[in-house]
Amino acid sequence: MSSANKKKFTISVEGNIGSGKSTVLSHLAKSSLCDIIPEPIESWTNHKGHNVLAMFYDDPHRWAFVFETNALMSLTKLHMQDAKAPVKVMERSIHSARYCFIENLYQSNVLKDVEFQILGDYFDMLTANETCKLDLIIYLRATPKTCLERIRARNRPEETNIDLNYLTTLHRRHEEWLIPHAYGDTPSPPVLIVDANQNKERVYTDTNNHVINLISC
Ligand code: TTP
Repeated sequence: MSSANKKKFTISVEGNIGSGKSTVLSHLAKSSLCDIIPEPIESWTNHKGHNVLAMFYDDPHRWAFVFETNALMSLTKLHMQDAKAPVKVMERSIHSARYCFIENLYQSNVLKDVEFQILGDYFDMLTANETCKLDLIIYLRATPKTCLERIRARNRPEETNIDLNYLTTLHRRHEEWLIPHAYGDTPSPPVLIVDANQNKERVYTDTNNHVINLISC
């Protein structure tokens, strides 16, 4: 293998709640090309005994700031993890926490202005160097209706109150962030879109092809 081929890449798989990120990551885990970094959901449902995700859904105005502070911190720890395989694949990133969730909570008046500004400062500090840099985003683009059906089927206890309205606004935030690509002031990584309404096999094939193309260019 030439030294050019030894370059390592970091990919983030992004998409609405229920778009199928975890199942795509489980599939990519079978490839020797990829080291998989799953979402730190355990640190959200059991943070030293506190289910911060459930607290957030029960009372968003009280707990959104706490939840998002912890989300930024736990996702940054994953950005800092080294990978042995040529491609490190993350489920979500500090960037979707900022540009989809935090933005959405602010626009819907759940986060107060001062909370939004503090989270913004925190994000700017965490992204001031290369630690949280991505080489590629794979966007699993699914309709809010498909996402809702999948969320209902998996039946995570914290998520029973999620409705089509919430998924539609989060979908909009993903679209604004990734299409057209407005990535704050930092240089943008390329965004590749996978139609995540398709059946699993088609989604796996499309995602695999994107990973293979990345390392062969
Ligand atoms: P997702 O990160 O969308 O993970 P998922 O397991 O739902 O993804 P998929 O179905 O595609 O495999 O969300 C996990 C939970 O965390 C979800 O209830 C939304 C919540 N969340 C926030 O509220 N704010 C955040 O900043 C992040 C990153 C997640």
